[in-house]
Amino acid sequence: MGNPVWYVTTPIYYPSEDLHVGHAYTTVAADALARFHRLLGEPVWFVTGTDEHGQKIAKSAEKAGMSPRQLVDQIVGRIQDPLWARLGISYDDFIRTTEPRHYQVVQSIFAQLRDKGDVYKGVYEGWYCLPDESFWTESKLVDGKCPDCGRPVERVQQESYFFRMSRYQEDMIEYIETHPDFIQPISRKNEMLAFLRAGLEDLSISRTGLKWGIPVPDDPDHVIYVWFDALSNYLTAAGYLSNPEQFSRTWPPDVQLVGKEIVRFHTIIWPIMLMALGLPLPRHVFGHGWVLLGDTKMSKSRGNVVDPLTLIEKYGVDAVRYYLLKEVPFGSDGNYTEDALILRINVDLANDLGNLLSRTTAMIERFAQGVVPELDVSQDNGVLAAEVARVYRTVESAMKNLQISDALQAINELVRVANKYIEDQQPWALARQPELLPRLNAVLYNLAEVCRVLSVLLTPFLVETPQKIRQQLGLDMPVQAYREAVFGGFPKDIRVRRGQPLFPRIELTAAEPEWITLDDFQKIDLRVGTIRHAEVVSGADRLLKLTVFDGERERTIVSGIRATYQPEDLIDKQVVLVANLKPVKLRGILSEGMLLAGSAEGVLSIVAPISPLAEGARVK
Ligand code: ME8
Repeated sequence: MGNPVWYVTTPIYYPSEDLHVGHAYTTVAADALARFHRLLGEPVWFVTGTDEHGQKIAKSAEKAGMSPRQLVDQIVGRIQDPLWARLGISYDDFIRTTEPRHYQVVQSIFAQLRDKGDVYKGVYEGWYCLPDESFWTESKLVDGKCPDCGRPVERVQQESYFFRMSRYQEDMIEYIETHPDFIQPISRKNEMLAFLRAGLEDLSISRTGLKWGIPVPDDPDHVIYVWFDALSNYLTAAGYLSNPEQFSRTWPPDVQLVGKEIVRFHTIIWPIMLMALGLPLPRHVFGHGWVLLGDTKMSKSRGNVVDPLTLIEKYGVDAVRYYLLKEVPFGSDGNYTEDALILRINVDLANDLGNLLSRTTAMIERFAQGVVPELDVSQDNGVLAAEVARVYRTVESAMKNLQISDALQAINELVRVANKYIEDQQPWALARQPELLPRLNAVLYNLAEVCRVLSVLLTPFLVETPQKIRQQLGLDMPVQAYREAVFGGFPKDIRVRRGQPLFPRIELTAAEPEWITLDDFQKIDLRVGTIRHAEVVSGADRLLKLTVFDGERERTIVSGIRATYQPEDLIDKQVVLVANLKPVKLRGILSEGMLLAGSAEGVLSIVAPISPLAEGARVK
């Protein structure tokens, strides 16, 4: 028997229409997790696929004037390629519920449960939500509508097979209570417990009068309910019945990602099916939030969808992946806007990451003849090595805890710290002093090394960028293992190869705010001071020469406020000054700073604390 396999799944999507950004979101998240675990050296089984039976598909096909088979073949073809191919989805298996291997599994499960008395025949009377393909009793409806999606339901009355879920109610409650991280995030767990405690009814799992589905064994007038069929896909794709060796290594799933609207199917119906079959339950079911457009869920039936392929064409695959993984905190809802996507490209990818790489390679060319210097620990202040070690651990634990956006956040922090390191170390200044060459070399090594580490850390998330970074660094080997992100591994005698910017800035047609980060803002040293003396500057009718005490010393500030203030108005007044503004000579006077003043509609006013503060107080 080989190693246990890390098994991750997405929902299998309805191929009734082309998929949208919401589906891409789940699939990219699962892909990032799969890539991360592969990087850890674990055997991974990552499965996605399509849920092709049921009334919803049958109706879509009818509308399109096709047979259901024609419709699903056409759409599934486009999902596999171009959609998942372009998005870089590294699935190991793509399961279609219309495949013979799945047909066999579903029929076998049905027969096993019928044989043991967990499936029986009765009459179903109740309500059906077509878009969700879900059955409801009268009491569960909300205002006569589907309690999950709020859409109208239709009355159904027919002979049906039932799954004796009620028998497992207590076992299921106990399982959830004794496995606190089975359902994540925790809010969804509490919701499911409440649902279970309200009482579990047996579930209708067959329908008559519908041809597009898997027939009940020995009773072909009935087709098996599409959710019963669909949930079983996770067994089929793990090799259940068809490949016992694979199945024993793969089962149970480690992580099942689903949208929050189908958590109930995955944490009540599905585990009860497994209990009834005597199989282990998934380790974690994670119900993530929705990608919203405006204030509503992006969805086919609401018609407010965005095509991921269009976005990839415009902005590139990595920008789209990055945005999806970073912008919607994993577990909560998040709004999609194209402006926000552009902002992430311009700020995080072009400005922060792209600039770090291009400054690093440019400086290595300029100051080290293009060859990355060797690590010299004696010259190093250890700042970047420490930050790399911290981010290494943060990313690893965030990914293991399914906090994908937190992992990317930590990587961003590393990029920012590295950019700040450039500002602090000022390699261009070191380069002017030959005796500081060892320091300069250490700085350049550190920067190249951080870029190399970033190429490793980004590997689970982005599919093209890590390799582009490595090319520019002169590293030919693709990333193989997460532990390569340990600081200090840059190989010797490597010549950098400067290349195109990683992410060209996207110019917005509409006005875009020039965002600065908190770090940028904190570069401005704002302090409270008191004006001790003021006088006019001869020959300049707008300027006053001020003497301002900043808590440490008096400094001279020349300020263009004479049109509003007379010198005598200002004595002993408190002001806010920019204390680290580069001094300039104005009218022959050295001005060491600037006062803050606002103006609007021709009126000017000095900005001051509304109650007195000690001089030198930092303003932030
Ligand atoms: O429910 N935001 O298929 P489906 C985030 N076939 N995720 C979204 C989303 C959005 N706006 N829209 C869709 C089905 N998704 C069943 C599943 S599984 C055994 C059967 C994602 O085509 C999310 O993962 O309606 C959601 O659960 C799934 O697509 C629903 O896809």
